[in-house]
Amino acid sequence: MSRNLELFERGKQVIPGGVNSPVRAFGQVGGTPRFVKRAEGAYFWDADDKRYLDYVGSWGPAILGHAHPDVVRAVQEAASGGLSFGAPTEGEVLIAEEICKLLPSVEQVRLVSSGTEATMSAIRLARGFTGRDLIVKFEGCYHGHSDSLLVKAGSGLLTFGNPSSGGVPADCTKHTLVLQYNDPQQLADTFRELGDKIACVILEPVAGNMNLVQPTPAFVQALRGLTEQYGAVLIYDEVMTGFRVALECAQGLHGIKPDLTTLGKVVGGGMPLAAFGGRADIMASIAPLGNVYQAGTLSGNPLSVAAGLATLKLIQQPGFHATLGARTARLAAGFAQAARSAGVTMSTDSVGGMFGFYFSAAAPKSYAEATRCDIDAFKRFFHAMLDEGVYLAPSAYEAGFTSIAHTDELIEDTIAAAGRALARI
Ligand code: HOZ
Repeated sequence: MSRNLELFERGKQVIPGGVNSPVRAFGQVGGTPRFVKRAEGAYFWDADDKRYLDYVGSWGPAILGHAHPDVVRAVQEAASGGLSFGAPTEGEVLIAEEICKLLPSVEQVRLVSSGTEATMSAIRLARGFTGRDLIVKFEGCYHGHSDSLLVKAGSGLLTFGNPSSGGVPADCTKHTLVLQYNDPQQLADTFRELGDKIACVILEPVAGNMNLVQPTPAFVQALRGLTEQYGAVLIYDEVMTGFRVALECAQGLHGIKPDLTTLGKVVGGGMPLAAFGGRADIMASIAPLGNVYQAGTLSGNPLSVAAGLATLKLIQQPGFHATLGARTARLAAGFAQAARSAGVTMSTDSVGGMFGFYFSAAAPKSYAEATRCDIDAFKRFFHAMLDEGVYLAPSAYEAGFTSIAHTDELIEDTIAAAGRALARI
């Protein structure tokens, strides 16, 4: 019996579904999840010692590839000085300074441990600051698993066909308005009707939880214009895009200065670290300065901060994002070309170190379009690529992630593998 299967069966006895996060269970694609034994650079090895070229990269953090020696060393050094103190450290000041330096919209920042905490806290802060209750999110955008945000979210909720989650009282979501991504008219109509009651608008500035979906310039301009006009807080949820689509993040690419930004994944270099920050006048509402409560024993954990600082240093090397973006664009173009050659309907897209491929004629612009792709073709392709030793996200509704360890040669190998896989699905 495969060791992956054995671990999955044993895991299912003691962990719900055998996994600690739903998408990992291969629910949409079927088959046995790969249990990772170790990882290095662009590769991981599973429990059966089979090597895979990894395009999940821990769902975003592994922008340098796995186990980068500088990051590992930084964590080891930090660990030898103690694991957690529940008191401030110099590293927290350093990483906050670094984030504020890299993102002009962020004047102050608070560190937390997960993206869910960051978005949940940013929403509470926006409500506390404005004194309003309503929040606006977009269909297919996933902002972590706090109650008020689990409405028509993407990621695992899409995978399992659940538009929402059990265990969330209707009272918790009655203040959440769900609008269409890339529909500036609907946004304008909503603000005209309810603008003075809206605390904030939160969006994935490049959606990565309903596959990859890019916003139109008209949509992001409308978002900034309307939130400003009605005094609502604009939250760019850059947990996935932050420092990955560009050093200046998606907001830099869009030329937008949001009021609040949430970060995670890359900022923690693979360790549990996330952050929310933005305008100093808004951040002043957070305890201990203001009356909006937020706290955490492991917030600003020294090991996580060390990994984050080492990662932020390395991604500022000249040409880092240009190289990452060019390789990722080449991968997307190569997949599209391979599909044309195989006579398979597929479109692709990429931004920086994120990519999407869609078994549909054009890249989607909304949740409705994203969910119209050919899921059966995706499943066949996913398994054919696994056989080729390429690990893609086990769901058609997740973006793909590259790292700087994915060399030009590895990208070409992947395109060749895709060509073979597409020819036989
Ligand atoms: N929420 C992640 C997908 N967008 C999955 C996280 C995980 O399974 O690690």
